[in-house]
Amino acid sequence: MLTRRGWLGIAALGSLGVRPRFTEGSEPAGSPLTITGLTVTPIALPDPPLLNAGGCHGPYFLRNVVELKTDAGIVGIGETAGGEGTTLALEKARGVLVGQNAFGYRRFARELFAASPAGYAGIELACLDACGRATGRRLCELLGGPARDPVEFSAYLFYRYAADHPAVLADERIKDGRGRGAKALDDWGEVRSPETMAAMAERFRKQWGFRVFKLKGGVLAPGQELETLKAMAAVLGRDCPLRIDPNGRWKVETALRIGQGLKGLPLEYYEDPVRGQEGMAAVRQGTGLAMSTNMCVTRFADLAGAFRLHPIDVLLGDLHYFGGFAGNLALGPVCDAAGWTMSQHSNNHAGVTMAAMIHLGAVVPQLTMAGDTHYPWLVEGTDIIEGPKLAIEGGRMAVPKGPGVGVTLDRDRVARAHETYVQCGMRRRDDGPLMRKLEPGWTGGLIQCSS
Ligand code: GKR
Ligand code: MG
Repeated sequence: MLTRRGWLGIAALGSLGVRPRFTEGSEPAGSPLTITGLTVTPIALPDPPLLNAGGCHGPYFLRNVVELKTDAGIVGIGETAGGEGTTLALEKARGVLVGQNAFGYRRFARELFAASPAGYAGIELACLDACGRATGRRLCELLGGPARDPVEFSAYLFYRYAADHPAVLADERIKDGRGRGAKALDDWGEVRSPETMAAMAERFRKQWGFRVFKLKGGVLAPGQELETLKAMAAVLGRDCPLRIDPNGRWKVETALRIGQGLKGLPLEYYEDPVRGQEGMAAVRQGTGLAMSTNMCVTRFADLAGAFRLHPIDVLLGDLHYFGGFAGNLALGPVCDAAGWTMSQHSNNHAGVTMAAMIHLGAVVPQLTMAGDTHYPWLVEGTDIIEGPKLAIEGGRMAVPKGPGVGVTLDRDRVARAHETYVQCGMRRRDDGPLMRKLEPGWTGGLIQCSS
């Protein structure tokens, strides 16, 4: 029978005319996938002025690109959360990684996860990518999938300002040629009313075929956000499930009141209207609505409280939070046991993460609900992968066909995005400063019930 090592030898080295050096039963010293180096590239990509409970996005979002070199000449790629903290954790990981076998990533998983969950996620992804490239298998196949292909995603709708709003363009951190009109990052315009949001939802459906729609709340008055969902339902019809996520910006009494209004709508779930497991449990009990979170259960350590308090029905998985693919696969049976289903959380990301999120949706059997993705907001021409952006058709994305994660880095675009990172001076996410310029007096506190 062909062993993994034998297979690796044939697949990765046969064509290179190199003889693999394996000794049966021993550690594969000098094996074809020994990690020989790690490159970490912090990048900044243009981000339109999307609004949330924490303020306004922009002018850039940060990511870290990981490249893991191996002695077979194969380079595994990964993308993970941005920010200086993660960059530093990744740099520190180099000492742990060099000399290890990429196939044996569980060996250093605990140590790297403890140092930085997002750092670990980037390394694990790069290891799996290298393993896939070495064996000619897609990442999801290495992990027993695909359980489904294509994978469904939801339309992730944000209230927002126009990309060429004067206060947005006046931001001194901007280091690219964006401007007014045709030079604006995008043409969605200002969306800060129920009618304009319903129109944007319809445009998302026309352009990408989405079936499920998530409204990022915690921005306007709660009553206006309820009116927005009603306007969306009127335009989209009852076959399009809706979600609303105020990111814990409401009080329990507000969430209970709005929850009553949500009952007549095709609501799929009520995501984090309030902070904390106790508050979420009170809203769940008081409304009888299905609740979801990416805020009150974000680590395995949060599970004990959740089992006791019953705050949710749906848990949003995330490669960056729960320990990469391995952690999210482990989360699946936990959700089964708790009676929860899984969806997927998203923050701003580029194409390597998009591909990884598709693979995750394809391998976790419990991840039956359409995942979130910020990918439609990624400005055309800025993705860091070669070729066009990955396609969304009928609200679904096909698992990339190539080995490993299935996408390749466009090195010119990565270099440009790194240059932007150096010049813009942004080193961590902070949505407050731009919001205070757009809405002087904005504090970001809890929103009071307006009626
Ligand atoms: O991108 O503004 C945003 C979102 O609010 C994001 O930061 C959240 O983490 O998407 C997220 C969520 O579902 O809470
Ligand atoms: Mg959320």
